[in-house]
Amino acid sequence: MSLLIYSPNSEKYDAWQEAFAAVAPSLPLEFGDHWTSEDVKYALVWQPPLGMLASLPNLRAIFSMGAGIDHITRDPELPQLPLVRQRDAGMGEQMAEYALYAALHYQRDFDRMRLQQSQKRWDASVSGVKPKLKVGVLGMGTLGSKVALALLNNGFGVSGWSRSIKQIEGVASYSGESGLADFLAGTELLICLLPDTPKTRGIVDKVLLQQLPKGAAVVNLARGALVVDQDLLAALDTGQIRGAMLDVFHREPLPQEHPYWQHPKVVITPHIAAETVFHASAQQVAADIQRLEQGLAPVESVDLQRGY
Ligand code: NDP
Ligand code: OXD
Repeated sequence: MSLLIYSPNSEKYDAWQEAFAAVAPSLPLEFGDHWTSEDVKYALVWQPPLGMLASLPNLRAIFSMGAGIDHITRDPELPQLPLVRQRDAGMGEQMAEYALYAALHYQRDFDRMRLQQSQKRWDASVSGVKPKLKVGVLGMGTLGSKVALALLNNGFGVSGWSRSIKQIEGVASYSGESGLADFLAGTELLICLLPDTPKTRGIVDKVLLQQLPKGAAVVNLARGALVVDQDLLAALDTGQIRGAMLDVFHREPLPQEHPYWQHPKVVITPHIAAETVFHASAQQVAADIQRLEQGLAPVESVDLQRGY
């Protein structure tokens, strides 16, 4: 029995080896392209090649190296096995840091300062003490709820939108399609933390952007597929949207010719909002493998019908 670890970023294999050696020293590991091996019973993967998982005859469960699973479910030959994703695994704190950075960026008008700097313009009049921005977190799951709490603890007004209503003190909760319009009407900074599913793909389109107050900002930390790029670009150009901070894109790396690169109101980061912390992840995966070996289900599996 072995755990196959596969990622296109093979330079991270040493760190995975160290993490599993610390938490499950007797768990045999295989790395990279050993997918013909009959021994492989579990696979921990990031962007596995199409058909790779189906070619493992004794595979019993699939673990995503990330919180998202879209990089696995895109495979039309995906075997019907328990699929387990990372639950936080050190990412909540990083997401909260990114979101706080973004909130402060717009709160303190640093977007306007960037524009002024590009024009060599000294104008302190845009600054000044203002009421704290009202932040809306689209997707209040493991990561979204951590982001919401971090922003709340830093004095921002926070609301969240999810499929089910959340009970978080101080955070207004909205759910479902009926709750979306009210949620958007009160959101000056929209932070996207929804998974990529058939229901969420393209959700940030011109209709949604138009429902935000004029001059709201958009931060996408989840998946590029949530956003209709042309609609966001058009809303930036009309001023409906004041600025966007984007960590994820339809195609990554973002193609050289993409208008986001040069857009004065767009800040880009290269899909680094939150990285899986090796040790925390290895602990979760090893514990689930132990459960599976005892004939139990993993602590939590992805609901493939729901898509997340
Ligand atoms: P979770 O599954 O824990 O949370 C998803 C949230 O989205 C839940 O609140 C869920 O509602 C809500 N949701 C899903 N579908 C809908 C819908 N149709 N309508 C309304 N709400 C919906 O995911 P995580 O918080 O762990 O991660 C979120 C995403 O962040 C990942 O899928 C991944 O794509 C992205 N990510 C990006 C990273 C980066 O570096 N940029 C790093 C890590 C993750 P409910 O609570 O009611 O189920
Ligand atoms: C993830 C990611 O899904 O890093 O964890 O994007």
